[in-house]
Order: sequence, then C-alpha cells, then structure tokens
Amino acid sequence: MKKVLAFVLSVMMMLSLLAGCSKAETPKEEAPEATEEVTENGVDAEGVHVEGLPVVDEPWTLHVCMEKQQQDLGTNINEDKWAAKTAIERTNVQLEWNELASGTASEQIPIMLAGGDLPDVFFRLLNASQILQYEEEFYPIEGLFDSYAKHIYEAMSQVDGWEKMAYTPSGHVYSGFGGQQSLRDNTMNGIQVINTRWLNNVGISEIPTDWDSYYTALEAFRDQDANGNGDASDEIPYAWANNQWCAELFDNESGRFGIPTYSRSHGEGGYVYVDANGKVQKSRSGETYKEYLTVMHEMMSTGLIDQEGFNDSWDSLSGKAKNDKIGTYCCWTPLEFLSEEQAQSWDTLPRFAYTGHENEFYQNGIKDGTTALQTIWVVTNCPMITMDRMPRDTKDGEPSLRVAMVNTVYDHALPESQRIMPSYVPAEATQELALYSQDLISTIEQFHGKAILNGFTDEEYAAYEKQLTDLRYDDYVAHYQRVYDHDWE
Ligand SMILES: [Ca+2]
Repeated sequence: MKKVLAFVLSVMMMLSLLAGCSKAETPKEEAPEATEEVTENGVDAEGVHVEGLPVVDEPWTLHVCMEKQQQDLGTNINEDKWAAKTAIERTNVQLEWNELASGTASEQIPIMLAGGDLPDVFFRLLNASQILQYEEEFYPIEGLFDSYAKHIYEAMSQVDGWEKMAYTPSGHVYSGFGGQQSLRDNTMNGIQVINTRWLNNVGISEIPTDWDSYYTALEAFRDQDANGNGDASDEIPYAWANNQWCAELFDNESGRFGIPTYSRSHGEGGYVYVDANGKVQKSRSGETYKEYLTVMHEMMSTGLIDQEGFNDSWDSLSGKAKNDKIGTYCCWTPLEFLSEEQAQSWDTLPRFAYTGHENEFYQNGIKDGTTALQTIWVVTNCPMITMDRMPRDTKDGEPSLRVAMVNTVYDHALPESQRIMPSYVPAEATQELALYSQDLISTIEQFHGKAILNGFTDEEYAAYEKQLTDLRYDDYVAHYQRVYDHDWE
C-alpha cells in the first residue's frame, strides 16, 4: 500500500509540470540527486526508499489516467514528455497511461467512477464535486504528510489558506495541488497591447496614458489608413473575442470602471467580486455596470470596438492580428499570434481608468497571486511518494516579455485578500446553486451582448435588474460570500 502511495507522490509533483500554464517556471530548488547510498534503515518494509531517489530499486508500475490535450501531437508520453521521462528515470517507477481521447473525459470519467474501475491516479480529470461524490473510492493523504508526503505538504502549505482548498468537509485531503506557483507571469490573464507602428502612422508619437489620449488614438485608427495599405476603412481599432480567456471584453474593460475581475476560469469570475472589506459584490448590476455598458455600446456603435468580437474565435482573432488589421487588443503576449519581428511593433498599454474612475480602477488579475489548481491529481488506492519526491524544477525558462508586460500594469491588479479561493463546497450548496445559476448567468450574458451591440433604455436596464433579482442574484452573491468565508458550518 505505502509503496504505491509513495510512487504517486513523487511522480505527481513532476507531472504537475505537464499541465502548468506557464512555460517559464524557474527552478525553486535543486532537484535531489539520485543516490545509491541509502542505508538499510532508509528503506521501508516494502522496499520504498523513505528519503531521496530513486523511490524503489525494483521497478514498479503506476497506472495513470489522463485526457489527451487537443493540440498534443505526441504518441508516447513516456518518450515525448520531459516530465514523465524524467520522473521514470529518477524514481524507477514505470508509468502506464490510460490516455483518454481529447474531449471524451467528461463522458468517460462518470462511467469509470460509477463502475469502480479506477486507475491508481487520476491526473487533471476530477473536479471537487466528483471527489466529494465518490469520496470513499479515494485515498486520503493527510496522514502521510509527515512521512511519504513531506514535499507535497511543504508545497501545498506555501499557498495562503491552503487548508481551505485541500480539506473536504469530512476532514480529508484527497488531491494535490497543481500549477502551484507564484509566478509574476501568471498573476493576470489578458494584458492590453497597442500597435506602435499604427500610432506612428497616424501621427501619435506617444503611447496613450489616459482615457482621452487613448480614445483619440482609437479614433485615428478608425479614420485613417493606420496599417498603410491604401485603404482607410480596413482597420479594427480594438479587437476582442468572446469566450477567449485573454481577449474577452468584460474581463479586460470593466476594471477601468472600478469593477474588478480576475479570470473567468474560476467559476465565479465575472459575476461577483470581493471588495476591500471582504464583502462579495455583484459585478453585473448597478450604476457602474450600467455606465460600462453605455460606454462599450457607444464605442461599438461608432466602430471603435469590433462587433465581430461576439463571434470571434482564437483563430479569427489571430487572423486579424496576422493580417495587420488590429490597433489594440488584450493577449498573453503578442507572440501568441505574431512573429518576433512583428511583435516589435507592439507595446504594453499602461492601465488607466475610464474618465471619472481614477480613484478606483483595476487590471484583471491578483497581486502576488499564487495559482494552485485544487484537484490536479487524485489517488485511488494508495500511491504517493512518486509524487512527493520530485521538486518543482523544470526546463529552462523563456524570455521575460510577459513579465515586462505584467510589470507595466501590475499595480492595478487586486490584492490577494480579495480572491475567492477554490474549496470543497458541500454537495447541497453546489446543487442549490445549480438550480438557478445557469438561468442567471445566461440572462446576464444575453443582456451584456444585446446592450453593447444595440444599446438600451433606462427602462430596459431597470427590467434587467428586476429579472436578476427574480433569478436569485442575491442568493448567488450569498453563496460566494460563504465560499469566500469558508462558512459551511
Ligand atoms: Ca488600411
């Protein structure tokens, strides 16, 4: 039992690297050298080396289930993936993969769970609800923190408030964190960049630093032949893409008005936020949101913001960038779409407020934010040390264009105290939320699109707010207040 547990711990620390969204993680500590000098005392009854590497002298096999990523063209994980290959070399634990075809996990996982035919490890497959629902199928690891999971414990406990994320209501820990880091790269999502060649072409010599000069630049992009192809009508001043995590409109623009956001990928992101007093507030109601919608509509109806953004995908946005049609947009870095040479024409736009909101405005993101995926791996019978023994070292880092971009707008990200941590929400509360949240959110999204595209009257806005009340927006806020407070007693 212990042996399997030992394996998983070491390997999973390694495998977390496969999934991290940053490619630039720098070594936080030296990897332990594999040692051949393990004393007899250092080997437990099942042949597991209690300290150091390898984990076992005789190879052992660990069965890991994961979903193939859509853009992963590899054919052999143990050959193709540095983390897997290195984990095997260092731990002497063999990895056997049950790789689910891309896009099939949401169908297959419930069947696996219901059928009880489980791998040793689920890697990036289970969510918090599934862990709670099938709790008895998984192996609690909190009792191993002092022995086989020391490194896991060390890593997890670096995250502020980690217990809230890690412990289920029954008092157990079933999953390790992944993507855990406090990298500056990851403290925010989209960062706005502006085309400096276009600025030159329209006779603007400095990057805008306030709303008025920014607005003037957008109008010049619209009205002149900013890309210099002889056609003054083919420029898109501000491009964006709905449901594209870096380039979404609300996430990137609402902060100028004082409504903070920090990633839609966290369930609550975009519909509520935490204020400086620790109170959860509505993002999509009230006078400030109304002002945001009014300004966005005005800019869209006058051709400053791209109407096609509602339907644009990653590919279509990429095409517009590559074809030199965009004056400004929000991105991870311009290198996502452009060559290094093309990216030279882009610079980070400083963050500034919409007029009148200079006292309180935000950049999408969390200062000093530690990113930690709550349920990166879950063990079913007992495997562990394989995950524990591998520290968070990675391949070489990459240049710091992203960090330079982050630094430009960093001061305007939210403090970490205003972040809602993921945690194990009791099933009843999740079910209750599910009763109404879908209708609530689709109503919000529909009105958002319609209001920006077509405009709206005061009466229509009042009717929208009434509708949100009927759809239990107050209960939604109360739910996330409890998540934030971890208040489930
Ligand atoms: Ca043109």
